[in-house]
Amino acid sequence: MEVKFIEFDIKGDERGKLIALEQFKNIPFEIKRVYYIYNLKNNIPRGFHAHKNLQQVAICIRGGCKFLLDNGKEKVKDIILDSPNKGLFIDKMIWHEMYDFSEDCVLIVLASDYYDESDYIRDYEEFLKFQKGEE
Ligand code: T46
Repeated sequence: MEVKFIEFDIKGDERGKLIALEQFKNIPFEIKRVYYIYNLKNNIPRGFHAHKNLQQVAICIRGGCKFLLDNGKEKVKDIILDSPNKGLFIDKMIWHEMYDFSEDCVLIVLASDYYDESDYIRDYEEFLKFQKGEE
């Protein structure tokens, strides 16, 4: 399974650094929602779901964490996200887990749609059935 990172241009000068995120430019979809996750515990993983239709880009704008991505056939573990100029593309129907958060981790996520709990598949067996087109 290909893990797709997006590298963002850094506009830097003597005052500091700036990164711009723009839909259909460096983000491959219309951005309808942005959320962020912080105040995390190193030993408490999150995620454990896939989305039926949602596409997302996750960026650790501070600190770092690891991701597991799973397309139902192949799992890629320990994907490190630890830089404000590196985005991880999470396509629809990819089971994902986040873990090993640094104490200062701030994970920002850009999403292609509004929040909709019915788009989540939170049961792994159900995810596998969906992938096989059985549901
Ligand atoms: C994802 C990973 C990367 C909302 O009310 N609105 C929102 O936009 C979101 C994202 C969540 N929520 C509620 C739903 C739950 O009651 O916030 C609570 C925590 O959400 P969840 O347990 O799904 O959080 P994570 O960190 O496991 O997953 C989140 C996103 O929900 C998910 O879409 O792909 O981050």
